[in-house]
Amino acid sequence: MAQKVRIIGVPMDLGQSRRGVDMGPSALRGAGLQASIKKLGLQVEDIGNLSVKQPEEMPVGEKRAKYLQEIAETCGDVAAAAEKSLIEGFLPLVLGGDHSIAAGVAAGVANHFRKEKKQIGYLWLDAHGDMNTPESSPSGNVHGMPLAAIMGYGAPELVDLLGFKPKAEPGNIVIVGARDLDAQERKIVKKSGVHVFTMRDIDERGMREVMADALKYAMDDTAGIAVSLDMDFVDPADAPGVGTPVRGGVTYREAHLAMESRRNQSHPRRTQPHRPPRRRTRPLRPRPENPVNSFKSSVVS
Ligand SMILES: [Mn+2]
Repeated sequence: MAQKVRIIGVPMDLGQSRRGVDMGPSALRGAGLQASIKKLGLQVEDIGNLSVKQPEEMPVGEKRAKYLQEIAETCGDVAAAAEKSLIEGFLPLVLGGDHSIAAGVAAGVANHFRKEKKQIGYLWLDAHGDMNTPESSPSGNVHGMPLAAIMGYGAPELVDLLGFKPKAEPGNIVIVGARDLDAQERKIVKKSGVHVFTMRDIDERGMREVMADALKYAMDDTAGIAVSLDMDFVDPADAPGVGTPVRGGVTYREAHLAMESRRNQSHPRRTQPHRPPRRRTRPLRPRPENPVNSFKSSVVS
């Protein structure tokens, strides 16, 4: 993993109807984010917040995907900032804001590795699937759509960010902590082939085992993974300040364990450009680890 972290704030709340998540970047900074990262022995720099439009300044637009144009524009800026960070050797740590920004993170990170003909996995820690499309969404709030966009479903403004799709293959995408999917969304999730670990899986098997499986899927034949942690992954008893709280979430400690599992798992080395999986005729030899090829990108929303 990169030893240098770049903090990028994205104070956007256009993706949902409840106001306030735009205060996320300040709240996280105010809680001592920089000092905590330094304590891990990593270098850190903060480039401040990206400029985001305010809902008062413009019409809602299409009811099925509110503020879509402005959100897609911001996601383009997020993608550029995330990709630039990776090029310059930094781990981009993007602070939201509502979860629609993850479409931008995915675009930037995937584009960086795409230039080396490599793919990425995506770890989605969330109470929700965020796999609605404008057609399936009951609310028209875009924060419920980014993961669908990453896989190539939904509004072209998000799906086609940086001119390619999908940003990751469903087999390398894992949702952990799900407990609140919409009826239509459930069908999309099933059809897509993403891996889902619900709260029941975590209750029954424990976070350690669930994360071991989740990382296996996300890292299978990928150059690295992006991690998206929606704060509503955590139970509202521990994290009440979120836009869409859902009871029955993970504890404060389980959330830490999930992220610690990621940090302790180094990525297997890839020396060849990505090819479709083949049937193996010989037993696999263990591959040496190369920390340079192992990265993590995070978004907190
Ligand atoms: Mn969520």
